Amino acid sequence: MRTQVAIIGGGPSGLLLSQLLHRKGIDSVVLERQTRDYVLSRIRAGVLEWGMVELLREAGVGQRMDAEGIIHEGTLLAAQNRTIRIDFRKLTGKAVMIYGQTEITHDLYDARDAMGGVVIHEAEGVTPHGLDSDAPHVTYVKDGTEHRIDCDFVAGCDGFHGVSRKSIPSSVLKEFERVYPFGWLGVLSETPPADDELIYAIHERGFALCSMRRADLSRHYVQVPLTDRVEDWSDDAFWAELKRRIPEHAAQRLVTGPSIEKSIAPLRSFVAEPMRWGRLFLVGDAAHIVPPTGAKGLNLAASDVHYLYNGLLAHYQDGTPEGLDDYSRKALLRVWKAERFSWSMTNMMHRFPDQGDFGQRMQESELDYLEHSTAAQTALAENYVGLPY
Ligand code: FAS
Ligand code: PHB
Repeated sequence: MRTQVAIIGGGPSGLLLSQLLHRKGIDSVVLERQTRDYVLSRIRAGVLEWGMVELLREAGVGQRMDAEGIIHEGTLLAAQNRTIRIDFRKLTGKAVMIYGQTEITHDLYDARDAMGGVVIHEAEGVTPHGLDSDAPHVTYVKDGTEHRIDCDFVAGCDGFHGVSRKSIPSSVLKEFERVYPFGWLGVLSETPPADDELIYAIHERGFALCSMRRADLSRHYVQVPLTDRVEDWSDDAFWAELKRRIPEHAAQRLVTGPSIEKSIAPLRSFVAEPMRWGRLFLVGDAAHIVPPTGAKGLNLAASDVHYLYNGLLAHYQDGTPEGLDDYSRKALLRVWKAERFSWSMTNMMHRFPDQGDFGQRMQESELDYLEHSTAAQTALAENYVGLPY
């Protein structure tokens, strides 16, 4: 088989890139190691920057998002029973969209099907070859048979644990990492949201987040030690802990219910440089990870896709290499700003085991400054709604 762009990974990055390319007549094949149901069973992000909203519309997959998504013009930060509202609309003129990553993946799969896009599931042993040549190819095994796809370029959209990043020689690749000494225990429940907007709360017992997917579907998180296991947490224990950490008014109105998904995610900041090697381009979680405190993970995948898509478009339509040659530099500039924002939000809103009294005063004064400074609130707001692509 031959294609123009071989895409490794059928998550949001791979599917969105494939969809955008196909609409411009550029051929791709997506190789996904899991089943479609498995990919669709993952509960992940929930907040979309406006840039991602516009990119999904450009890809022709924004209809359900526009019909069912919820536009949020602000968010709430809570500490010591005081609540600070960050007014995105007033401070930046922009908003964010609440629409789950699971729904986006559904919409992208539906669009791929409708256009006859090629997505090969349960592709095992996907291996890129000849990345430093002019004729790369990818091999994989499906139902016990090995297959080969010759291509012009390979997009590594295969997430943090994928094969793409590992295909870059260690002499070329530089990795930056910060692992946080806690995780997020997340619960999805068919209950109404705690408030009209998201609540990010810091309490002496730790961080909590009240988020949502729909008016009847909520997503909540509490910070937990890395030693905790999800089976250590009953639903009742989760709800009791969440109520301790969020403001009283929210705790009183909180409707609890059975968890329909419960999991613990570790938190890390990670960046791999460069995001290109020869004919391979790393996209999304394959190249970078952020702690979800800034709601940037999925949104960074979207801006990577935007840069790579436009670089490939210029290559195939105008024969110009600049977009591809500049991909890594351009993407990393935005990645590092999002890494900084996510790291700073995580430092401000979590209890660190070793932070000490001085560290606690730093957190308290940062929140106090935020509460009384329009400049500080504007800085947070413009990073949260998304810096320009
Ligand atoms: P993904 O990991 O989504 O997709 C990669 C795909 O590649 C997967 O389907 C995988 O099966 C496939 N793959 C891997 N190796 C392969 C191989 N060798 N061959 C073929 N296929 C392979 N972001 C937020 O903004 N907010 C959040 O609240 C949030 N919560 C998260 C919670 C968890 C538990 C995790 C893990 C991530 C969370 N994220 C969140 C980040 C998340 O949304 C990612 O940013 C997003 O999924 C990135 O999309 P992709 O780059 O497509 O990577
Ligand atoms: C979510 O709804 O899952 C969510 C929202 C905002 C975040 C992290 C997760 O910062």
